[in-house]
Amino acid sequence: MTFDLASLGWDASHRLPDDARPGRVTRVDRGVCTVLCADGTVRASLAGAILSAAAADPVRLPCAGDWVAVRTWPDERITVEAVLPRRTAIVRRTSDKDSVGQVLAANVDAAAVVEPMHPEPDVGRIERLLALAWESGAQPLVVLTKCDLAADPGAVAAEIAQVAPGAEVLAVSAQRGDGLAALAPHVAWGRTLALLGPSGAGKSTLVNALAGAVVMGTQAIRRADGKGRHTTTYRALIPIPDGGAVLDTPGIRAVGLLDAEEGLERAFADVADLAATCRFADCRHEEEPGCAVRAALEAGDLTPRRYESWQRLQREIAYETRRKDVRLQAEQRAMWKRIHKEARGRSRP
Ligand SMILES: Nc1nc2c(ncn2[C@@H]2O[C@H](COP(=O)(O)OP(=O)(O)O)[C@@H](O)[C@H]2O)c(=O)[nH]1
Ligand SMILES: [Mg+2]
Ligand SMILES: [Zn+2]
Repeated sequence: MTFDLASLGWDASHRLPDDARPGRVTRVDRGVCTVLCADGTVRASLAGAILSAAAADPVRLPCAGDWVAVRTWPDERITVEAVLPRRTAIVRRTSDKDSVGQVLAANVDAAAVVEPMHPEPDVGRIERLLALAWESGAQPLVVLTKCDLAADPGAVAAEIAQVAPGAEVLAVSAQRGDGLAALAPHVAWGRTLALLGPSGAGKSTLVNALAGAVVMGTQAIRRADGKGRHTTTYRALIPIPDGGAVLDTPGIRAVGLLDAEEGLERAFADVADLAATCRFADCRHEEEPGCAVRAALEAGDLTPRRYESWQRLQREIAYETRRKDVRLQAEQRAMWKRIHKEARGRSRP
């Protein structure tokens, strides 16, 4: 079997180590990567250099969508030797204990925030995921699914467009095929579309509709609350027969932001623009005279809900940045301690 990596956006200007060939990671299970290479799919373990880099920073681990250098050894073992530089990366905060990043998807051209229209879209979640999407460097868009279940899909899409400045907002029904044509340009030859959204939003159903085949398991709906159960447990890159790929992610209901100041600015461009016109550069939008944010709130041009959402995300990012700084300082201190200790050991006769 041969595969044209250019259909997935392979950029031939990447430099590879000697004896290595390029491939794209389609999924990762417990440190074993499934990699699509020009001569077919292989399963590869991680080279020591990647493991030690990842020990210092987990963001260095390969993830779905990564372009990697693959090597086959004389004993037929196959390893991922290097993760090639990422053009874009969707990074979330992993756990509440440490402010450490985890890459959800790499090298995607467009990042779709997927949210169901029915029962009703969660606006706060869309805003949060849009900040994550903008921060990634990919083109963000919002895909509102299950539009067949909404009484007035156009009205819902118009309402969501208000909280998604700069992003395309699409209403789709994978079941009826509505709106899928508008998504086609994002999964064209050489392009990768990532789907970000909660479990049950209809991501896997959408992947199957775009692939024209059942490639991802979808969930049966629970009658009682209309919610789906969690089925997809791994992130996976799925090549589309006519070129391009879709990257499905498991339900990311709660996603923490990390180092996403810029993404937040873009996702809340309307509020950020207002804040930039306040009389004082350090305006807290409380009692200060000439506050453009308060004026917009009073005039009804900015909803209190969106303003509070912006403030909450700003506080979260500031808090995580402080925590990360504290952790890095502690690591640095530990490193110097080790170096001094080693130096003392060496200077002894
Ligand atoms: N009515 C309707 N149901 C859908 C649509 N797309 C997905 N579903 C249903 O929503 C549930 C969750 O879909 P799934 O693709 O597994 O969601 P995922 O968790 O985001 O991957 C399943 O029961 C699907 O049949 C749609 O366009 N219309
Ligand atoms: Mg799924
Ligand atoms: Zn102000």
